[in-house]
Amino acid sequence: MKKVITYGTFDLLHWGHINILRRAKEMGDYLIVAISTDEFNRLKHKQAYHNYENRKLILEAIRYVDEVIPENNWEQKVEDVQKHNVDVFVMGDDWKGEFDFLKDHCEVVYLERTEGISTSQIKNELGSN
Ligand code: C2G
Repeated sequence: MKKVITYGTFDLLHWGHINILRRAKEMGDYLIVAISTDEFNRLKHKQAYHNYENRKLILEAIRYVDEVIPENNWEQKVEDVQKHNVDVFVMGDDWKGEFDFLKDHCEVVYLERTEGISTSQIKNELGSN
């Protein structure tokens, strides 16, 4: 079984997120999504609208997602890849190059980010109404 992993906050889930989850799943048979905890989001200077539990609930309902685990820090990726026997690490290309250190442990793929949508854009546009 070819296992894929990806990481993110996935707040206010939108079609850009779905696009990367679908393509990540297409790269294997089993997709693990590591969702940033609320504490880690604070480290990322991100304030998610939905808390971790609800973001996890939403992600677990997506057909492409097989397992959701917490992302607690920047340092856990090598351990996650080893512990879960991951074959492919996938991120949007806004992160291109940032995780190349994982190439010693698995395939690293940066997929094209979906243009025209983002959680901050949604927040800004709703906030201005
Ligand atoms: N994404 C995308 N297209 C968009 C928006 C997001 O492809 N229009 C992708 C991002 O590139 C990322 C994933 O969706 O791969 C999740 O995006 P975020 O929730 O914004 O995650 P981020 O804050 O980038 O956290 O350790 C890695 C971090 O946790 C990544």
